[in-house]
Amino acid sequence: MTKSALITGITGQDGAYLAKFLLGIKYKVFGTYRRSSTPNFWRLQYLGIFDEINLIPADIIDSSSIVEAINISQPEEFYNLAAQSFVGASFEQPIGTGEITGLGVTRALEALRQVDPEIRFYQASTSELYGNKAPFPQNEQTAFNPSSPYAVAKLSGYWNTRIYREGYGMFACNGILFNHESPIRGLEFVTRKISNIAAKIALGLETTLVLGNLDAKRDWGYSPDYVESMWLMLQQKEADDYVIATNETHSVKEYVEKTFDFLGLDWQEYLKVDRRFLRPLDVNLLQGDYSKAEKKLKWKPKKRFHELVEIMIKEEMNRWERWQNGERFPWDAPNYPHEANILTRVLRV
Ligand code: NAP
Ligand code: G4F
Repeated sequence: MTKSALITGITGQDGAYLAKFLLGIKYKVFGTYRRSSTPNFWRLQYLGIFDEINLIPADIIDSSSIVEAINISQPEEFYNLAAQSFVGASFEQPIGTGEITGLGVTRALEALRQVDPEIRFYQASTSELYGNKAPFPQNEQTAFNPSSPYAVAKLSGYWNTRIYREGYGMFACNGILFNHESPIRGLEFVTRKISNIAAKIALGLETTLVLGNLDAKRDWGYSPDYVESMWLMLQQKEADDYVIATNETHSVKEYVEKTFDFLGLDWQEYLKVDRRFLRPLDVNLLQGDYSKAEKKLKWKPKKRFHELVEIMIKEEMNRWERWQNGERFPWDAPNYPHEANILTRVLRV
């Protein structure tokens, strides 16, 4: 029998890849989108699945719209990916981030509890929960020490997911996913920012890459690998929480070096550091131990760091070369404001 899934955040990176994966295994896919002045479906178009998705207008800050989305779709599985997901922006909009990324989870869980508590629930938890100065590699037992308003909001979502599981017997799982990237990652995230600007530098469209903290280390994986783990979690006998990662860690500087190496360029000639990209507090080192997921879900990452860097830069070169030849696509880069023109906070000397 055909299964149905409802995905909040289907217009984002993971939502689009998850939708593609579920369509590939013959699910009927419903996805919520927010009303905005300009439609934001470029990722679904880019992956060639836009026409196969059943779209429902809903906002995670509006409970009634979530209830309606559940009633319309009547899914077996509910994937809650909606979030203000940019850590940097959570320092600029801590209250909005709490509403969407934190309370949004409570709204989703409460809507499910009231409408149909049998629907299986996936919560997009994060390695940001571990925060700064955590022992590593981090696993499901490592203590949390959130270091941003984003992480605090996600921690509330993590605990409510457990509370609804333990208190109401709902099938609710936290996927504690470490950073995962792809060519459809948002441009503000460091990997895509590096690959996008590096490609433009290689083609003479840009001269400088301006970054913040180069020493931060992340465990970077590939988004299409990671969305499969979300589905696997909801196919188990018991609901549980799982770390999803590669167990490799690399600094932002290494990411830059690898990207420029691929292009045959010396990164030191193009890189500048600007404190406008430093966060009030940053997470210094993330490295995830995914052995529980490997044992119980039979999941492991397929793409490693060097392959990820290559996928990202190759696709960005391909896009900008085609753009130089006059082709236009539904991808976001040409429409994004130059970061130098974005004012975020007062920087005192
Ligand atoms: P993303 O590209 O930023 O996508 C976020 C999605 O949430 C977008 O579809 C966005 O819609 C939607 N959204 C934002 N505010 C909303 C609201 N008020 N109501 C309904 N939808 C709303 O993020 P991602 O990288 O795909 O990540 C997916 C989820 O996993 C997020 O919850 C993120 O925090 C979490 N996560 C990500 C990573 C990672 O490395 N990527 C790691 C751990 C956890 P618009 O398109 O309208 O903005
Ligand atoms: O790419 P980032 O913005 O990702 P961050 O903060 O690790 O968060 C991402 O991963 C989390 C999982 O751990 C998710 F929960 C979250 O939703 C998001 O997907 O920054 C990575 C590192 C940071 O240490 C940042 O300070 O790169 C450093 N960095 C240095 N220069 C920069 C820049 N980050 C950005 N975005 N832009 C810079 O210019």
